[in-house]
Amino acid sequence: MARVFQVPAGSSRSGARRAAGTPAVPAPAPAPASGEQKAGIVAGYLAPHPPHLVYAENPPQNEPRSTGGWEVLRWGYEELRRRLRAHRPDVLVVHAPHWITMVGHHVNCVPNPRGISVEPIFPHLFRYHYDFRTDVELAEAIVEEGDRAGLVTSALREDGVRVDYATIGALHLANPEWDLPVVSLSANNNPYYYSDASLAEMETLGAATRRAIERTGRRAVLLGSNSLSHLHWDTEPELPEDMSAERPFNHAQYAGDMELLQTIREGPTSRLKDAVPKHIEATSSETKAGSLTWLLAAMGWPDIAGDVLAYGTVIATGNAVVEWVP
Ligand code: 2X7
Ligand code: FE2
Repeated sequence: MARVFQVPAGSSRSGARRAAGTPAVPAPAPAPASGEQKAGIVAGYLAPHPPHLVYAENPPQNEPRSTGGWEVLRWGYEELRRRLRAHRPDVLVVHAPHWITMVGHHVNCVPNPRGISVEPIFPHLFRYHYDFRTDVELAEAIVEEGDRAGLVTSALREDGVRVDYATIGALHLANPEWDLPVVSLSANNNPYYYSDASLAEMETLGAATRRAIERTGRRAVLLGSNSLSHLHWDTEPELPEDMSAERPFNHAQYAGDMELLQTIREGPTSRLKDAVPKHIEATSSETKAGSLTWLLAAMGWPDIAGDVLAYGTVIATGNAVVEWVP
């Protein structure tokens, strides 16, 4: 087993595995135009972002090369992509836990973010060249609605600020063509500082997001990018995609994930108001960062069940791909 946190520079696990060629530059995104189709939130997805899933797909934008791995989760994402297309969205709105902001909730308002996104713990798996379009009008509307609701919000306007790997990972897995405009929201870090911090602000941010989508007349698909149980190994196999080493961290972590997924599958979503904090307590779930609560609050906690498209572990963390169509 190799140490996850120490990859020797220039080893076969870093620079030497770099992909040849330059990344594909996406075509300019089409201007939002819904025609006679109904505006609003047309679907929401729990869309986890472990860098391994992108690594395993070998897209041209990612430098490292793999021989595959984590297939069941990736098949779930294939189904997500089919369904997402069928919803014909104008825009993807993503909340992801690794754009961490210490003060308030930030919204990326840079029209054309581009650069290289690197996973700091797994740089041998994820060095991804991105170039995408932001729906600036919607992004600004979310900032305004958040402000109006009493949240501390901020519009990121500096070109060149590196986009985190969770935002890029979820967006790539949901739409590898990058042909839809994006709005990206940060995760405020309070829940990781204060043990009694609640997810109540995510309710407010979700409702503000919904109002902004309705006000601007967009058909939006939301991506809440969280893993579930979050204990993980601190070592990885010599070949990262060696699936004989991939399993849940322990039975309690797996059982906690299954309990949450059972509640999701039965519905209605309002049961998750209690189930999510309980799951966080039991499994150190990454939903603590608020992306799942934001997603469900934005959809108004609809009276429906979620459709679990896949579940699998990544370096022992639990990950599920789930669809809700309000
Ligand atoms: O960010 C992550 C994650 N959520 C799960 C597993 C491995 C790496 O990164
Ligand atoms: Fe993560």
